[in-house]
Amino acid sequence: MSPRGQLILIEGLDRSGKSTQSSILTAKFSKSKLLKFPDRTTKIGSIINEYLTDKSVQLSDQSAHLLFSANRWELNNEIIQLLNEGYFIILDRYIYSGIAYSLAKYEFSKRNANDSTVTSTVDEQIGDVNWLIGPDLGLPKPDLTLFLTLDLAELSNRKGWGEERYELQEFQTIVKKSFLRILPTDTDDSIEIVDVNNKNIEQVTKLIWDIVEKKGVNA
Ligand code: DGP
Ligand code: NA
Ligand code: NA
Repeated sequence: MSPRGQLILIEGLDRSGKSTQSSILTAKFSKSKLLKFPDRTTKIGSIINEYLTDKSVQLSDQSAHLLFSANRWELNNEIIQLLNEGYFIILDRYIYSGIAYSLAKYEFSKRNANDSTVTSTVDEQIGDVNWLIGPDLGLPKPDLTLFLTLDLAELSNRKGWGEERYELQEFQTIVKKSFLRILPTDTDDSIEIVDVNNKNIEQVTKLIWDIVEKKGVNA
């Protein structure tokens, strides 16, 4: 029987380069698989895709949150099986995106609620980290998590910005704060923050690989 594989998660802000880096990292291992969340190819993923690309689609924040989590559960058995077969699985987003984006929506709607020209409701569950974590409890924990972060000024200059729901600079600023709030970087050695400011693709690839080697994840 092959030894258990490893689960490596790349998290990051929209357009932080995490998809590029996830692909590059996947190619470094001979027995590996890249899984991207949300996985828009599944049943639940197709609803999520509609929600993200069509701003007229109405979903409560709670139901959107639960759909993103359900989408991770759709792939749970596949992940466990691949790990048991000795695969390195690279995840492009996972549970921390789930919490950080919902939490950011709460902060964002709270701001708008103070602005009397905008009507929006504030759903308390979406601001409650314990509620947000709940549906993801039991999913496999990554052996290593890398969070790619950068200054928001640089982010908004990047290509393809602003096409989907959530891609507003003000919102992304709150998303970044939410990630930094929920990632247990001080107490959990398996979580690392990678600052990609003013770095090109090759430089970021090297930063990531150095961490992977240091953690012994590539053993
Ligand atoms: P991506 O395909 O990686 O660009 O992600 C699409 C958008 O959905 C992006 O703005 C981040 C957001 N997102 C990803 N995962 C989750 C999640 O689990 N929950 C919520 N609320 N948003 C998510
Ligand atoms: Na995006
Ligand atoms: Na850490």
